[in-house]
Amino acid sequence: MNNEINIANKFCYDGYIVSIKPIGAGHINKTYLVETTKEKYTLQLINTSIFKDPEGLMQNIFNVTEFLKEKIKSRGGDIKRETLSVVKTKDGCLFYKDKENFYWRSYIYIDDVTTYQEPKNLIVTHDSGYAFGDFINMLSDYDMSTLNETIKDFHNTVKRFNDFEDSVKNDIAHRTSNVSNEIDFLYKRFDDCNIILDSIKNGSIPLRVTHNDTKLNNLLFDNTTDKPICILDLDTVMPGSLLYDYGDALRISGSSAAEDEEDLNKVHFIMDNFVSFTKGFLSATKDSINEMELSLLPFSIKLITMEIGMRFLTDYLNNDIYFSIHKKDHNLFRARTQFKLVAEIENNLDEMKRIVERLGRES
Ligand code: GN1
Ligand code: MG
Repeated sequence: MNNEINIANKFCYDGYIVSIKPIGAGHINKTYLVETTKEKYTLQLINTSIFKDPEGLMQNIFNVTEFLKEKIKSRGGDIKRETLSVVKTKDGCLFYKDKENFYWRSYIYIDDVTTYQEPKNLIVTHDSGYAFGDFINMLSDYDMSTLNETIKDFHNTVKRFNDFEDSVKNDIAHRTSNVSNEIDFLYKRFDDCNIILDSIKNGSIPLRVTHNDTKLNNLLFDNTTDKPICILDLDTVMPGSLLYDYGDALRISGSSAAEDEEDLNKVHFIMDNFVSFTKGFLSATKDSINEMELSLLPFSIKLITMEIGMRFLTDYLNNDIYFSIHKKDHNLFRARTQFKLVAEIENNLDEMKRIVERLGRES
């Protein structure tokens, strides 16, 4: 921890550092909790093999959180708990670049909160829907032209498919023979990949400032009220589609099992969660969502679940170079859960469309 203590000392912290320990369940950045005699902070090592422009990324996060603070203040909220607060370095910088060119950042730690890896109950699911919708609302008048694109083509499913095809062709880890069913599964669904992209291109779906990584565990729930208070992981806040945030959130919030559940008999898409989440999401976005977005809500869950599954499978074929893995074949287990969900969503799609039409009329 010596290195981390030296790094932590570069930031403008209140009090003296008492302890530093690793925390967090993200697949990308490494996170620590720093306790001082006066405050708690998170310290994070930014994964620069994924985020190639950490300075642009930190500028995005700083600008967006400052903007959110104004919104939170104007509605009487608590700016220290309802969004992230970037802690600058003693030199006034938004990050610290160490001798080895690693980039570190720090936030004030938000205490007395819980994160859920899986949906706990229908109230939590409904409230998560509201929180992710509300985030899009709060940023609806943020000038998206000022945002740096932190990962190019992040939700470009066609591009993700091309990357997947390359990983199959190259087969560098000699793993394709283990996954011929999964590969076929994706090839059969190639025609889905361009549907949201084309609607953005032809203008029927607007670009909005979106979060782009709306995993349930990126939401902090207040321990006293069990209500979501803050959205974390702002690395991928970029221009995108509301459908990405909605679909990606239901990939987790609609599932009966963890993202990496090995026993596929436990993995199901839960329709009650879908209804609750959608009600919450629409109650936040009803005034801004357009007809085309509304009609594509169910499909977006299928598409984004397939896209993330495809990324897990691609990473498995590329010898696990992107997502952190904690056991053998971890990315393959993750991919399989996603494909199981996709298959169940497909079976429910007509009913899901009818439900969304009804909820759209009611909201
Ligand atoms: C990554 O950072 P984390 O763990 O919340 C990934 C998301 C994936 C997710 C899958 C920058 O999210 O796109 O959906 O894993 N983030 C990035 O669990 O690639
Ligand atoms: Mg992330």
